[in-house]
Amino acid sequence: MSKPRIAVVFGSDSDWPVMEKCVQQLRALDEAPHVEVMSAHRGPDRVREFATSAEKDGYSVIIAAAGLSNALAGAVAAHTALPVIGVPLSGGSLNGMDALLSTVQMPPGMPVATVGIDAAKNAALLAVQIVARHDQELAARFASFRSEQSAAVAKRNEKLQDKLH
Ligand code: RP5
Repeated sequence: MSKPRIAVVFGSDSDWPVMEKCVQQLRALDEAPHVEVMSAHRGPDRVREFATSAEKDGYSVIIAAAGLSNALAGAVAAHTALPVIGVPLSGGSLNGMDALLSTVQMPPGMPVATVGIDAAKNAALLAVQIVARHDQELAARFASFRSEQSAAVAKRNEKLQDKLH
């Protein structure tokens, strides 16, 4: 089996119900990711170790997700030159707004490509789009996904038009 090119890390096993959708989307496009729980605040040493060796370990993109006032995506980005996609997760009294702001509002010079709150599927697709720049087969699978998605929208419209007329 080939080495994973995408790593999906998140702050707690309690994040799995959302992040499972990211892993499912990657697998649906035949991309088997590395998946790991790690926490910037509760276990910073593992985050540094992981991010520092991520490039050498063969990853091309890292998806980092966490909830509350988290620092995971930024902490990963600080230790690697690889692109980092941040997924702010909902939960807690601010329902994800805290995670959104702490993930998206990175200081100049340290970008994290932040997707929407709980947008695990979009994170997977964005990672695939990045990796697919250097993999024609993956690019073709992504193109099929897009065509199927468009066909599904057309079908929904057809159903609605049937109802209306
Ligand atoms: C964040 O704190 C995690 O990513 C999770 O979303 C949140 C709560 O974690 P647990 O207390 O459920 O482990 O760092």
